[in-house]
Parts: sequence; C-alpha cells; structure tokens
Amino acid sequence: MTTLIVFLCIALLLLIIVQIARVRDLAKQLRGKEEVDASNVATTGKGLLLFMIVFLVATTASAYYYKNYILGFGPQESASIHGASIDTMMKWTLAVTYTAFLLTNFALFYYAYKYRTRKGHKAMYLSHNNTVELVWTGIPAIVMTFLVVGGLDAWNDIMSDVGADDQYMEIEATGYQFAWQMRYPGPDGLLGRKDFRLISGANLLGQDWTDPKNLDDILVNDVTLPVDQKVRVRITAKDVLHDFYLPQFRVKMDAIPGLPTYFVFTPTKTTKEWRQSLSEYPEYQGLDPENDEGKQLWETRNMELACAELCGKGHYSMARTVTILEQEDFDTWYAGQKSYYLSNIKGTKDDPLFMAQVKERRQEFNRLANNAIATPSNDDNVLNLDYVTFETGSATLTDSSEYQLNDIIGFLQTNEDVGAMLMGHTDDTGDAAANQTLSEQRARAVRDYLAAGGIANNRLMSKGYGAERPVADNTTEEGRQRNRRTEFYIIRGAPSEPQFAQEEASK
Ligand SMILES: [Cu+2]
Repeated sequence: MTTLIVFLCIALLLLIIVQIARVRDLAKQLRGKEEVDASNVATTGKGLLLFMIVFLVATTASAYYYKNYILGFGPQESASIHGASIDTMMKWTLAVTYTAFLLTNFALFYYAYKYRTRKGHKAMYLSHNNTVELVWTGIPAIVMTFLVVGGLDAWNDIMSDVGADDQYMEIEATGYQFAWQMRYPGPDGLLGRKDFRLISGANLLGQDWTDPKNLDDILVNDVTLPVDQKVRVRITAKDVLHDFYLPQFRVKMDAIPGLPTYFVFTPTKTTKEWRQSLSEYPEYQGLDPENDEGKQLWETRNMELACAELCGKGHYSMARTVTILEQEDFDTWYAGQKSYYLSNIKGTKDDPLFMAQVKERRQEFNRLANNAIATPSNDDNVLNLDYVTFETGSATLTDSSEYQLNDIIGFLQTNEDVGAMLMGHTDDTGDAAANQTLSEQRARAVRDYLAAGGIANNRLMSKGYGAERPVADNTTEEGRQRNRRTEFYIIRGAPSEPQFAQEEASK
C-alpha cells in the first residue's frame, strides 16, 4: 500500500513538472523567448541569494546550537594536558575551514546573483590574472603551512615517549575479545615480564612468575589513575586488533597482538571535577532515569575507556570506567589492591616458585625416609610432616598438604615392605579430651588420604596423642606451633598395634 502511494506521488510530481514546462513554453510563445528567459534568470539569481543567506545563517546557528557536542567546547573540554593542544588545533582548523566555507559560498551565490541576465549588462570575463592566481594559491599555502607545521609539532609532542628523568607511572592495558585487562606495577613500580606461551586459565596475561617484578603486579578491569601524574600506558592485544580509546583524555592508540604500543598522557581533572564541570550544562541537568537514588545526570556520568576498533560481535561491551582521583585517594585505592600472584597463584601448582620448593621438600623427605629404612636402629624412624596442615580447629586437610602426602604415597609405593603409623599431636591449649579427639581425627585424616591414594589398609595405622608429647615449650606461640604436628612413623613390615607398642618400647 505504502509503495503504491509513493509511486502515485512520484507519478503526480512528474506530471506537474511536465505541465509547468508546457505552461512556460506557451508563455514564451506569447511573450517572446528572450523576455521570459531574462525574467526567469533574475528570479533564480534572487532565489540563490536568498538561499545563501538562509544556508549560511542556518549552518552557523546549528554549529552554535550544538556547540556542547563539539570536542574542545563546553563539557567536551579535554581532561589531559596534551588534549588541550589537540583541541586548540581542532579549533584553529575549524576557524580556518569555517572562514573558507563562508567566503567560497558567499562568492558562489553572490556572483550567480550579480551576473544574472540583465538588459545592457555584460558579465566580466577573466581568462588570466596573475594577482588573483597569486592570492588564491598563496593564502591557502601559507595557512596550510601553519596548520601542518603546528599539527606536526603537536603530534611529535603527543607521541613522544617518556624521558629518562621523567617521573611517571607505567600501567598496561591488554585488549581481548571482549574486555580490557589492566595491569598495575604494584609497590615496586615495575611491570613484570610476560610470555604468551605461559597464558592459561589461571594466568590471563602470561606473566612469568619467576620474574620477581611480577609478584606484586595488580590486575584490575577498570582504569583508576591519580590526577596530575604522568602515565605511560603499554597497550597490547591478545587476539585481534583493538584500540585503547579514552575520549575525555584524547588518548587513542591501536592495541596490536604481538606489537606493543604505548601512549603517554597526564590527566588534569579528577572524576569529581569533571562531573562538576558537566553540571553547568543543561544536557547533564535533571534526574537520571536509570538511577533509582534520584541522582542528577551529571552525577552518574563516568569517563570511559572504550575499544575504538570494530573487533567483533561483542565490541560494544569493551567499555570500562575511568576514574581519576586525587593523589591521596589514589594511594589509598592502590594500597587496597592485592597482587594477582598473592591472591591467585601463590602456593598453587601454577606457581613455579612453590613447585620448586615442593620438589626440594620431596628430595629432603625421600632422603630422610630412605635413611630411616637403611639404618637398623629405629631412632630416626619418625619424620615430622612439616607441610601437612589442617584448617584451624578441624581435621580437614589444607589444599597445600597434598604435596607431602603424595610424597609419602610415593615412598610407600616404592618400599612395599614398609608400613606407616600416623601420629597426631596438639598443643596444650584448651580441653585435654578435645585435644585428644582432634589429634586422633587428624592422624586418621592423613591415614585415610594415604589409603585413598592406593596404600593397602593393613600397612596403615593412626594414633592420636593429644598434648601428651610436646617437642617444644607450650608457653610460646612458636612452641605451640611446633607441638601441633603430624608424624610419620616408618615401620618395617605391616604395622599392628602390638608390634607398634613393641617398637615404641624399644626406643
Ligand atoms: Cu576491541
């Protein structure tokens, strides 16, 4: 239906145009061709003049009306040092192009009007004039030179890296489909080494944990920076091209997989000051419909980090908040962040430092255990399991206990003629009966772990001693800690209660 109506409208319009043309033909025949032409051209000339006035006034008025949306004006003022120079360049370019726009459009329409057909008037024909050529080549050349040289100067300034003596903070932004991972250097102020081959589910950026600089590095999702402090952002990507874009700071740099880029800038406004500056403009006044606390629009706006590269379907979801704080507030925020290594890696199988320790402990354990079965005496048959620990007050083994427990399993599997008595001990704080029970449960938990690991039940026994057999002074915390322990008694032959008692007695 709509198509039909549109089609009919077009047909009617064409019909009208044809009819007008026929009327004009008829008029020509009646009035004489030349007279009609002159009148038409005069009307066109005046029409063009009118159009020029309306057009230039309208473009100027709309630019003025939308000035709050133009970079560098009103609420769109830059929030970084170098951003001000970009805005100045933009303003100069706008001034020059606007002047050229006014002049050329004025000339275009004015001359169409001035040289309209009039009886007795003849247009001026200018085939060549050196002065005119010089003016309209020379002036743009000079203006362009100023713009280009000014732009180049600003570009070199903005793109330059930090100097050797500069005080600055270095952070890292890694783009991937579809998020940003920000990395802060932590207390040492240095970002650690990375290797893409180390990237895993637990190691998002491929940080090399053998590099001590990595151990205090902090990973966060949003950008938080102190005001008036120079920042160098290392920019990189894990999969495809992304683009690190901070519109409020005039920062924009491609994030390229395998080819790190950087951007150096200094924020000049805190988020608070920036919001305050927005509050002066009507666009940001009034209640924010998305906020249920009744906040004004300017109070809920945030500076942002976006991806300015069309990097895939979820591209839009890469927007992150940028928060600029006073140095003092930033320091508080920074101190409250925990290093990724400490909170996610340390003491796990992803931690090469810890795994190296585990290896050393295993060697030491095997040395002591093998020594115990090699010597005829039973004096050295009790090994303290330093790395088997429990949750406070319970018989639940901690995750990190598995390494030494597995060492015991390995040892018992290699030495099949050996049995194990697990002995639990507590310190002397608290109720004696409760301590007794806890020590029994803990020894039992270790025994059960070994049994679950494939060691035959008849080779395993467990016994709890409560606080009966302290090895250190129970009046100090250090002593109590040493007394809370599990021991591994290596017994030749499968253990049984009488045999164990006998071995005990012979000690
Ligand atoms: Cu992206």
